[in-house]
Amino acid sequence: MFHPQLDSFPTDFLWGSASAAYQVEGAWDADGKGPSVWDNFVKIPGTTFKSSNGQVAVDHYHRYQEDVALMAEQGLKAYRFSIAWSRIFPTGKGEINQVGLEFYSNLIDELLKHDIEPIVTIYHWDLPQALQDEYQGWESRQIIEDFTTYAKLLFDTYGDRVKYWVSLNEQNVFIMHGYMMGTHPPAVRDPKRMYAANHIANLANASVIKAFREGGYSGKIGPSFAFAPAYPLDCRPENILAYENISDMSAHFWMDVYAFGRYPRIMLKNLEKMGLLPEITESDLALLKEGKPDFMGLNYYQTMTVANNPLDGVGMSGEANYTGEKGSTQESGMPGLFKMVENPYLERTNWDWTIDHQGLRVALRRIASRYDLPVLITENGLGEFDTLETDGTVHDQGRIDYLQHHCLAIQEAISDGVEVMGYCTWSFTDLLSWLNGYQKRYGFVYVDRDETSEKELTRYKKDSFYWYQEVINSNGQSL
Ligand code: BGP
Repeated sequence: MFHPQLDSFPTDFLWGSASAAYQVEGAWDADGKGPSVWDNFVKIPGTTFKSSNGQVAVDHYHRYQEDVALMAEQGLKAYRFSIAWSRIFPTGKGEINQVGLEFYSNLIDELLKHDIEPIVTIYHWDLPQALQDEYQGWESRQIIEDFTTYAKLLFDTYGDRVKYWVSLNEQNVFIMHGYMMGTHPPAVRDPKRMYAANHIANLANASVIKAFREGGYSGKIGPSFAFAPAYPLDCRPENILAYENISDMSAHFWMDVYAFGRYPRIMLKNLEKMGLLPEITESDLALLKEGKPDFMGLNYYQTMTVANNPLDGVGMSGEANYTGEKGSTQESGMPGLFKMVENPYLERTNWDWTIDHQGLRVALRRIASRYDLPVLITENGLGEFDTLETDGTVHDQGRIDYLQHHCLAIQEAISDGVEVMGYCTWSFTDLLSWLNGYQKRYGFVYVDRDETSEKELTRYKKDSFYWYQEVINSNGQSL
Protein backbone atom coordinates (compact mmCIF):
# COMPACT_ATOMS: atom_id res chain seq x y z
CA MET A 1 0.00 0.00 0.00
CA PHE A 2 1.27 3.45 -0.86
CA HIS A 3 1.05 6.11 1.86
CA PRO A 4 1.58 9.49 0.22
CA GLN A 5 1.64 11.23 3.60
CA LEU A 6 4.47 9.12 5.01
CA ASP A 7 8.21 9.69 4.72
CA SER A 8 10.23 6.86 3.17
CA PHE A 9 12.54 4.74 5.25
CA PRO A 10 16.10 6.13 5.11
CA THR A 11 18.22 4.44 2.45
CA ASP A 12 20.67 3.16 5.08
CA PHE A 13 17.90 1.79 7.32
CA LEU A 14 19.10 -1.37 9.07
CA TRP A 15 16.49 -4.01 8.31
CA GLY A 16 17.59 -6.67 10.73
CA SER A 17 16.78 -9.51 13.02
CA ALA A 18 18.08 -10.57 16.43
CA SER A 19 19.00 -13.42 18.73
CA ALA A 20 20.89 -14.05 21.97
CA ALA A 21 23.68 -16.52 22.63
CA TYR A 22 21.97 -18.70 25.22
CA GLN A 23 18.82 -18.92 23.15
CA VAL A 24 20.41 -20.10 19.90
CA GLU A 25 23.96 -21.36 20.29
CA GLY A 26 23.78 -24.58 22.29
CA ALA A 27 27.30 -26.04 22.66
CA TRP A 28 26.95 -24.99 26.27
CA ASP A 29 30.21 -26.58 27.39
CA ALA A 30 32.05 -26.88 24.07
CA ASP A 31 35.54 -25.64 23.23
CA GLY A 32 36.42 -24.33 26.65
CA LYS A 33 33.22 -22.38 27.40
CA GLY A 34 32.61 -21.91 31.12
CA PRO A 35 29.15 -22.32 32.67
CA SER A 36 26.85 -19.32 32.92
CA VAL A 37 24.21 -18.67 35.55
CA TRP A 38 21.57 -19.76 33.03
CA ASP A 39 23.29 -23.10 32.42
CA ASN A 40 22.80 -23.82 36.10
CA PHE A 41 19.49 -22.11 36.76
CA VAL A 42 17.61 -24.23 34.22
CA LYS A 43 18.65 -27.37 36.08
CA ILE A 44 16.57 -26.34 39.10
CA PRO A 45 13.23 -28.15 38.76
CA GLY A 46 10.28 -25.92 37.97
CA THR A 47 12.22 -22.91 36.71
CA THR A 48 11.39 -23.24 33.00
CA PHE A 49 8.56 -24.61 30.86
CA LYS A 50 8.91 -28.42 30.72
CA SER A 51 12.46 -27.99 32.08
CA SER A 52 13.63 -26.70 28.70
CA ASN A 53 17.19 -25.47 28.48
CA GLY A 54 19.74 -24.08 26.04
CA GLN A 55 22.26 -26.92 26.13
CA VAL A 56 21.65 -27.57 22.44
CA ALA A 57 19.19 -24.75 21.73
CA VAL A 58 19.01 -24.52 17.92
CA ASP A 59 22.68 -25.48 17.57
CA HIS A 60 23.64 -22.18 15.97
CA TYR A 61 27.18 -22.66 17.27
CA HIS A 62 27.66 -25.48 14.77
CA ARG A 63 25.24 -24.26 12.10
CA TYR A 64 26.00 -20.54 11.96
CA GLN A 65 27.07 -20.74 8.31
CA GLU A 66 23.77 -22.30 7.32
CA ASP A 67 21.92 -19.65 9.34
CA VAL A 68 23.89 -16.77 7.84
CA ALA A 69 23.26 -18.17 4.36
CA LEU A 70 19.53 -17.97 5.12
CA MET A 71 19.95 -14.38 6.33
CA ALA A 72 21.75 -13.54 3.11
CA GLU A 73 19.01 -15.18 1.06
CA GLN A 74 16.45 -13.06 2.88
CA GLY A 75 18.51 -9.94 2.23
CA LEU A 76 18.98 -9.01 5.88
CA LYS A 77 20.97 -5.79 6.31
CA ALA A 78 21.83 -6.36 9.97
CA TYR A 79 21.99 -9.21 12.44
CA ARG A 80 22.01 -8.61 16.16
CA PHE A 81 23.51 -11.37 18.27
CA SER A 82 25.04 -11.57 21.72
CA ILE A 83 28.38 -12.83 22.89
CA ALA A 84 28.47 -15.40 25.67
CA TRP A 85 30.84 -13.85 28.22
CA SER A 86 31.86 -17.28 29.52
CA ARG A 87 32.89 -18.40 26.03
CA ILE A 88 35.45 -15.59 26.04
CA PHE A 89 36.39 -15.68 29.72
CA PRO A 90 35.32 -19.12 31.04
CA THR A 91 35.55 -17.83 34.63
CA GLY A 92 34.48 -14.30 33.81
CA LYS A 93 37.97 -12.80 33.92
CA GLY A 94 41.63 -13.74 33.72
CA GLU A 95 42.48 -16.30 31.10
CA ILE A 96 41.02 -15.78 27.63
CA ASN A 97 39.53 -18.68 25.69
CA GLN A 98 40.88 -18.12 22.16
CA VAL A 99 38.48 -20.64 20.60
CA GLY A 100 35.56 -18.64 21.93
CA LEU A 101 36.97 -15.40 20.55
CA GLU A 102 37.46 -17.10 17.21
CA PHE A 103 33.89 -18.34 17.01
CA TYR A 104 32.49 -14.80 17.05
CA SER A 105 35.24 -13.58 14.76
CA ASN A 106 34.19 -16.20 12.21
CA LEU A 107 30.54 -15.31 12.65
CA ILE A 108 31.30 -11.61 12.09
CA ASP A 109 33.34 -12.40 8.97
CA GLU A 110 30.60 -14.64 7.65
CA LEU A 111 28.06 -11.83 8.10
CA LEU A 112 30.28 -9.21 6.48
CA LYS A 113 30.96 -11.52 3.56
CA HIS A 114 27.23 -11.25 2.86
CA ASP A 115 27.03 -7.48 3.56
CA ILE A 116 25.15 -8.04 6.79
CA GLU A 117 26.01 -5.50 9.48
CA PRO A 118 26.79 -7.18 12.81
CA ILE A 119 25.13 -5.59 15.85
CA VAL A 120 26.82 -7.07 18.90
CA THR A 121 25.18 -7.33 22.29
CA ILE A 122 27.87 -7.52 24.95
CA TYR A 123 25.62 -8.88 27.69
CA HIS A 124 22.38 -10.76 27.19
CA TRP A 125 21.93 -12.27 30.68
CA ASP A 126 24.35 -15.23 30.65
CA LEU A 127 26.67 -14.11 33.43
CA PRO A 128 29.67 -16.40 34.03
CA GLN A 129 28.74 -18.61 36.97
CA ALA A 130 32.23 -18.08 38.42
CA LEU A 131 31.47 -14.41 39.04
CA GLN A 132 28.19 -15.26 40.73
CA ASP A 133 30.04 -17.70 42.98
CA GLU A 134 32.95 -15.43 43.72
CA TYR A 135 31.22 -12.17 44.54
CA GLN A 136 27.50 -12.54 43.76
CA GLY A 137 27.69 -11.09 40.28
CA TRP A 138 25.67 -7.90 39.89
CA GLU A 139 25.57 -7.37 43.64
CA SER A 140 29.25 -6.51 43.82
CA ARG A 141 30.99 -3.43 42.47
CA GLN A 142 33.78 -5.75 41.38
CA ILE A 143 31.69 -6.57 38.35
CA ILE A 144 32.12 -3.04 36.98
CA GLU A 145 35.80 -3.68 36.36
CA ASP A 146 35.36 -7.23 35.07
CA PHE A 147 32.56 -6.27 32.72
CA THR A 148 34.61 -3.37 31.39
CA THR A 149 37.68 -5.56 30.83
CA TYR A 150 35.54 -8.07 28.95
CA ALA A 151 33.91 -5.34 26.82
CA LYS A 152 37.27 -3.73 26.00
CA LEU A 153 38.58 -7.06 24.77
CA LEU A 154 35.58 -7.25 22.42
CA PHE A 155 36.15 -3.68 21.21
CA ASP A 156 39.84 -4.42 20.61
CA THR A 157 39.20 -7.73 18.88
CA TYR A 158 36.17 -6.93 16.76
CA GLY A 159 36.12 -3.11 16.69
CA ASP A 160 37.62 -3.04 13.21
CA ARG A 161 34.57 -4.87 11.89
CA VAL A 162 31.70 -4.10 14.29
CA LYS A 163 30.10 -0.64 14.19
CA TYR A 164 27.10 -1.18 16.46
CA TRP A 165 27.28 -2.31 20.07
CA VAL A 166 24.57 -2.97 22.61
CA SER A 167 25.94 -2.73 26.15
CA LEU A 168 23.35 -4.36 28.44
CA ASN A 169 20.27 -6.12 27.12
CA GLU A 170 17.16 -5.27 29.12
CA GLN A 171 18.72 -4.37 32.41
CA ASN A 172 15.20 -3.76 33.69
CA VAL A 173 14.20 -7.33 32.90
CA PHE A 174 17.20 -9.25 34.20
CA ILE A 175 17.30 -7.14 37.35
CA MET A 176 13.56 -7.29 38.08
CA HIS A 177 13.27 -10.98 37.30
CA GLY A 178 16.55 -11.88 38.96
CA TYR A 179 16.21 -9.95 42.22
CA MET A 180 12.55 -9.03 42.70
CA MET A 181 10.43 -11.78 41.18
CA GLY A 182 12.97 -14.56 41.53
CA THR A 183 12.12 -15.98 38.11
CA HIS A 184 15.59 -15.50 36.56
CA PRO A 185 18.96 -16.30 38.12
CA PRO A 186 20.01 -15.72 40.83
CA ALA A 187 16.34 -16.16 41.88
CA VAL A 188 16.39 -13.57 44.65
CA ARG A 189 13.22 -11.88 45.90
CA ASP A 190 14.43 -8.86 47.78
CA PRO A 191 13.70 -5.28 46.69
CA LYS A 192 16.64 -3.85 48.59
CA ARG A 193 19.07 -6.17 46.87
CA MET A 194 17.29 -5.50 43.59
CA TYR A 195 17.81 -1.73 43.75
CA ALA A 196 21.41 -2.20 44.85
CA ALA A 197 22.21 -4.61 41.99
CA ASN A 198 20.44 -2.29 39.58
CA HIS A 199 22.61 0.65 40.57
CA ILE A 200 25.73 -1.43 40.05
CA ALA A 201 24.46 -2.53 36.65
CA ASN A 202 23.95 1.15 35.78
CA LEU A 203 27.55 1.85 36.73
CA ALA A 204 28.82 -1.11 34.72
CA ASN A 205 26.82 0.05 31.72
CA ALA A 206 28.20 3.58 32.00
CA SER A 207 31.74 2.30 32.54
CA VAL A 208 31.64 0.28 29.32
CA ILE A 209 30.29 3.21 27.31
CA LYS A 210 32.95 5.47 28.83
CA ALA A 211 35.65 2.93 27.91
CA PHE A 212 34.29 2.84 24.36
CA ARG A 213 34.61 6.62 24.09
CA GLU A 214 38.03 6.79 25.70
CA GLY A 215 39.34 3.98 23.51
CA GLY A 216 38.48 6.05 20.45
CA TYR A 217 36.70 3.16 18.78
CA SER A 218 34.57 4.08 15.83
CA GLY A 219 30.91 3.13 15.83
CA LYS A 220 27.95 3.56 18.12
CA ILE A 221 26.99 2.09 21.46
CA GLY A 222 23.86 2.05 23.62
CA PRO A 223 21.83 -0.17 25.95
CA SER A 224 18.70 -2.06 24.89
CA PHE A 225 15.74 -1.27 27.06
CA ALA A 226 12.55 -3.32 27.36
CA PHE A 227 10.05 -0.51 27.08
CA ALA A 228 6.38 -1.30 27.52
CA PRO A 229 4.79 2.17 27.37
CA ALA A 230 2.03 2.63 29.90
CA TYR A 231 -1.50 3.87 29.32
CA PRO A 232 -3.90 4.98 32.04
CA LEU A 233 -7.15 3.00 32.01
CA ASP A 234 -9.11 6.22 31.66
CA CYS A 235 -9.05 9.88 32.67
CA ARG A 236 -10.00 9.31 36.30
CA PRO A 237 -7.33 11.33 38.13
CA GLU A 238 -6.49 8.33 40.37
CA ASN A 239 -5.75 6.31 37.25
CA ILE A 240 -3.65 9.10 35.80
CA LEU A 241 -1.60 9.04 38.98
CA ALA A 242 -1.19 5.28 38.64
CA TYR A 243 0.10 5.96 35.14
CA GLU A 244 2.55 8.57 36.46
CA ASN A 245 3.74 6.06 39.05
CA ILE A 246 4.36 3.26 36.58
CA SER A 247 6.04 5.62 34.13
CA ASP A 248 8.55 6.76 36.72
CA MET A 249 9.07 3.26 38.11
CA SER A 250 9.27 1.23 34.95
CA ALA A 251 10.55 3.62 32.30
CA HIS A 252 12.20 6.80 33.58
CA PHE A 253 13.94 4.93 36.39
CA TRP A 254 16.13 3.28 33.77
CA MET A 255 16.10 5.43 30.67
CA ASP A 256 16.72 8.72 32.56
CA VAL A 257 19.86 7.17 34.01
CA TYR A 258 21.09 6.12 30.57
CA ALA A 259 20.29 9.38 28.85
CA PHE A 260 20.73 12.01 31.58
CA GLY A 261 22.99 10.21 34.04
CA ARG A 262 20.57 10.75 36.94
CA TYR A 263 17.62 9.05 38.63
CA PRO A 264 14.13 10.59 38.54
CA ARG A 265 13.70 12.55 41.76
CA ILE A 266 10.31 11.06 42.61
CA MET A 267 11.92 7.63 42.61
CA LEU A 268 14.82 8.76 44.78
CA LYS A 269 12.45 10.21 47.36
CA ASN A 270 10.28 7.11 47.41
CA LEU A 271 13.15 4.66 47.63
CA GLU A 272 14.59 6.66 50.49
CA LYS A 273 11.28 6.61 52.35
CA MET A 274 11.00 2.86 51.90
CA GLY A 275 14.59 2.28 53.02
CA LEU A 276 15.47 0.88 49.59
CA LEU A 277 17.85 3.53 48.32
CA PRO A 278 21.18 2.05 47.23
CA GLU A 279 24.49 3.68 48.03
CA ILE A 280 25.01 6.37 45.38
CA THR A 281 28.27 8.30 45.67
CA GLU A 282 29.40 11.51 44.00
CA SER A 283 31.80 9.57 41.81
CA ASP A 284 28.96 7.21 40.82
CA LEU A 285 27.00 10.19 39.59
CA ALA A 286 30.02 11.48 37.69
CA LEU A 287 30.45 8.08 36.00
CA LEU A 288 26.76 7.90 35.06
CA LYS A 289 27.09 11.27 33.36
CA GLU A 290 30.07 10.02 31.36
CA GLY A 291 28.20 6.96 30.15
CA LYS A 292 25.72 8.54 27.80
CA PRO A 293 24.76 6.35 24.85
CA ASP A 294 24.74 7.16 21.13
CA PHE A 295 21.28 5.68 20.76
CA MET A 296 18.53 4.13 22.81
CA GLY A 297 18.08 0.47 21.97
CA LEU A 298 14.37 -0.32 22.09
CA ASN A 299 12.94 -3.77 22.69
CA TYR A 300 9.24 -3.35 22.13
CA TYR A 301 6.63 -6.07 22.46
CA GLN A 302 3.59 -4.56 24.10
CA THR A 303 2.00 -1.75 26.07
CA MET A 304 0.55 -2.00 29.55
CA THR A 305 -2.53 -0.38 30.96
CA VAL A 306 -2.75 0.60 34.59
CA ALA A 307 -5.29 1.72 37.14
CA ASN A 308 -5.36 2.86 40.72
CA ASN A 309 -4.47 0.19 43.27
CA PRO A 310 -5.41 0.89 46.90
CA LEU A 311 -2.98 0.25 49.75
CA ASP A 312 -4.64 -3.07 50.50
CA GLY A 313 -4.81 -3.90 46.77
CA VAL A 314 -3.19 -6.57 44.65
CA GLY A 315 0.55 -7.30 44.93
CA MET A 316 3.24 -8.64 42.60
CA SER A 317 2.68 -12.28 43.39
CA GLY A 318 0.36 -13.03 40.45
CA GLU A 319 1.35 -15.97 38.24
CA ALA A 320 2.46 -15.11 34.73
CA ASN A 321 1.55 -17.11 31.64
CA TYR A 322 4.49 -19.28 30.54
CA THR A 323 2.36 -22.04 29.01
CA GLY A 324 0.57 -20.35 26.12
CA GLU A 325 -2.77 -20.94 27.81
CA LYS A 326 -4.56 -17.72 26.96
CA GLY A 327 -6.03 -15.89 29.92
CA SER A 328 -3.91 -17.59 32.57
CA THR A 329 -2.09 -14.42 33.61
CA GLN A 330 -3.12 -13.35 37.09
CA GLU A 331 -3.67 -9.82 38.31
CA SER A 332 -0.64 -8.02 39.64
CA GLY A 333 0.30 -4.59 40.89
CA MET A 334 1.95 -2.60 43.63
CA PRO A 335 -0.36 -1.54 46.44
CA GLY A 336 -0.75 2.22 46.64
CA LEU A 337 0.92 2.72 43.26
CA PHE A 338 -0.75 0.93 40.34
CA LYS A 339 -2.21 -2.32 39.11
CA MET A 340 -2.16 -3.86 35.65
CA VAL A 341 -5.56 -4.02 33.96
CA GLU A 342 -6.82 -5.35 30.66
CA ASN A 343 -6.97 -2.89 27.80
CA PRO A 344 -10.41 -3.40 26.25
CA TYR A 345 -9.21 -2.13 22.88
CA LEU A 346 -6.38 -4.58 22.35
CA GLU A 347 -6.08 -8.20 21.31
CA ARG A 348 -3.64 -10.46 23.12
CA THR A 349 -1.39 -13.33 22.09
CA ASN A 350 -1.74 -16.81 23.54
CA TRP A 351 0.83 -15.75 26.14
CA ASP A 352 -1.37 -12.77 27.07
CA TRP A 353 0.93 -10.14 25.59
CA THR A 354 -1.08 -7.23 24.19
CA ILE A 355 -0.80 -6.68 20.45
CA ASP A 356 -0.43 -2.95 19.92
CA HIS A 357 1.41 -1.58 16.91
CA GLN A 358 0.50 2.01 17.80
CA GLY A 359 2.29 1.42 21.09
CA LEU A 360 5.51 1.17 19.11
CA ARG A 361 4.91 4.61 17.64
CA VAL A 362 4.15 5.86 21.14
CA ALA A 363 7.36 4.28 22.48
CA LEU A 364 9.45 5.85 19.73
CA ARG A 365 7.80 9.24 20.24
CA ARG A 366 8.29 9.16 23.99
CA ILE A 367 11.98 8.30 23.67
CA ALA A 368 12.54 10.98 21.04
CA SER A 369 10.66 13.65 22.98
CA ARG A 370 12.16 12.98 26.39
CA TYR A 371 15.70 11.97 25.46
CA ASP A 372 16.25 13.39 22.00
CA LEU A 373 18.26 10.30 21.05
CA PRO A 374 18.18 8.21 17.88
CA VAL A 375 16.50 4.84 18.41
CA LEU A 376 17.67 1.46 17.24
CA ILE A 377 14.81 -1.02 17.55
CA THR A 378 16.72 -4.03 18.80
CA GLU A 379 13.75 -6.38 19.28
CA ASN A 380 10.12 -6.67 18.22
CA GLY A 381 8.15 -9.70 17.22
CA LEU A 382 5.32 -12.11 17.79
CA GLY A 383 5.77 -15.22 19.93
CA GLU A 384 3.17 -17.77 18.88
CA PHE A 385 2.55 -21.43 18.14
CA ASP A 386 3.46 -22.35 14.54
CA THR A 387 2.56 -25.44 12.56
CA LEU A 388 5.01 -27.17 10.27
CA GLU A 389 2.99 -28.58 7.37
CA THR A 390 3.89 -31.91 5.82
CA ASP A 391 5.28 -30.15 2.76
CA GLY A 392 7.71 -28.13 4.90
CA THR A 393 5.80 -24.84 4.76
CA VAL A 394 4.73 -22.73 7.73
CA HIS A 395 1.84 -20.33 7.21
CA ASP A 396 2.39 -17.68 9.86
CA GLN A 397 0.02 -15.02 8.57
CA GLY A 398 -0.49 -13.75 12.13
CA ARG A 399 3.21 -12.93 12.36
CA ILE A 400 3.15 -11.19 8.98
CA ASP A 401 0.19 -9.03 10.09
CA TYR A 402 1.90 -8.24 13.36
CA LEU A 403 5.19 -7.23 11.74
CA GLN A 404 3.51 -5.34 8.93
CA HIS A 405 1.56 -3.15 11.34
CA HIS A 406 4.62 -2.55 13.47
CA CYS A 407 6.71 -1.60 10.43
CA LEU A 408 4.05 0.90 9.40
CA ALA A 409 4.06 2.31 12.93
CA ILE A 410 7.81 2.84 12.57
CA GLN A 411 7.29 4.62 9.30
CA GLU A 412 4.70 6.83 10.98
CA ALA A 413 7.14 7.59 13.79
CA ILE A 414 9.83 8.44 11.24
CA SER A 415 7.32 10.75 9.57
CA ASP A 416 6.65 12.28 12.98
CA GLY A 417 10.35 13.14 13.22
CA VAL A 418 11.82 10.27 15.23
CA GLU A 419 15.29 9.20 14.10
CA VAL A 420 15.03 5.42 13.78
CA MET A 421 18.30 3.74 12.82
CA GLY A 422 16.99 0.28 12.18
CA TYR A 423 14.61 -2.49 13.06
CA CYS A 424 15.65 -5.90 14.37
CA THR A 425 12.82 -8.36 14.55
CA TRP A 426 12.87 -10.96 17.26
CA SER A 427 13.94 -13.41 16.02
CA PHE A 428 15.62 -14.77 12.87
CA THR A 429 15.36 -18.49 13.55
CA ASP A 430 13.07 -19.98 16.16
CA LEU A 431 14.91 -20.24 19.45
CA LEU A 432 14.59 -20.99 23.13
CA SER A 433 12.27 -18.65 24.97
CA TRP A 434 13.88 -18.32 28.42
CA LEU A 435 10.90 -19.41 30.50
CA ASN A 436 8.49 -20.56 27.78
CA GLY A 437 10.39 -23.39 26.12
CA TYR A 438 10.50 -23.93 22.36
CA GLN A 439 6.79 -23.81 21.58
CA LYS A 440 6.63 -20.01 21.76
CA ARG A 441 8.14 -19.30 18.36
CA TYR A 442 9.33 -15.97 16.98
CA GLY A 443 11.43 -16.76 13.91
CA PHE A 444 11.24 -16.27 10.16
CA VAL A 445 12.85 -19.69 10.06
CA TYR A 446 11.15 -22.62 11.73
CA VAL A 447 13.52 -24.94 13.58
CA ASP A 448 12.21 -28.44 13.94
CA ARG A 449 12.65 -29.31 17.58
CA ASP A 450 10.54 -29.17 20.74
CA GLU A 451 10.99 -29.43 24.49
CA THR A 452 11.19 -33.20 24.49
CA SER A 453 13.26 -33.90 21.38
CA GLU A 454 15.96 -32.10 19.46
CA LYS A 455 14.93 -34.02 16.34
CA GLU A 456 17.10 -33.00 13.37
CA LEU A 457 16.95 -29.25 14.03
CA THR A 458 16.12 -28.78 10.36
CA ARG A 459 15.43 -25.22 9.23
CA TYR A 460 12.27 -24.35 7.23
CA LYS A 461 11.45 -20.92 5.83
CA LYS A 462 8.10 -19.63 7.03
CA ASP A 463 5.80 -17.43 4.92
CA SER A 464 7.03 -14.44 6.96
CA PHE A 465 10.55 -15.12 5.67
CA TYR A 466 9.48 -14.23 2.14
CA TRP A 467 7.31 -11.36 3.30
CA TYR A 468 10.24 -9.66 5.09
CA GLN A 469 12.48 -10.39 2.11
CA GLU A 470 10.18 -8.24 0.00
CA VAL A 471 10.00 -5.50 2.64
CA ILE A 472 13.78 -5.29 2.75
CA ASN A 473 14.12 -5.52 -1.00
CA SER A 474 11.75 -2.58 -1.48
CA ASN A 475 13.13 -0.67 1.54
CA GLY A 476 9.67 -0.68 3.06
CA GLN A 477 7.78 0.39 -0.08
CA SER A 478 5.93 -2.93 -0.18
CA LEU A 479 4.35 -2.41 3.24
C1 BGP B 1 13.16 -10.13 25.58
C2 BGP B 1 14.52 -10.76 25.57
C3 BGP B 1 14.71 -11.79 24.52
C4 BGP B 1 13.49 -12.60 24.18
C5 BGP B 1 12.23 -11.78 24.11
C6 BGP B 1 10.97 -12.59 24.02
O1 BGP B 1 12.83 -9.78 26.87
O2 BGP B 1 15.53 -9.80 25.42
O3 BGP B 1 15.83 -12.54 24.85
O4 BGP B 1 13.40 -13.75 24.89
O5 BGP B 1 12.10 -10.91 25.19
O6 BGP B 1 10.55 -12.96 25.28
P1 BGP B 1 10.02 -14.39 25.62
O7 BGP B 1 11.11 -15.32 25.19
O8 BGP B 1 9.81 -14.39 27.09
O9 BGP B 1 8.76 -14.57 24.88
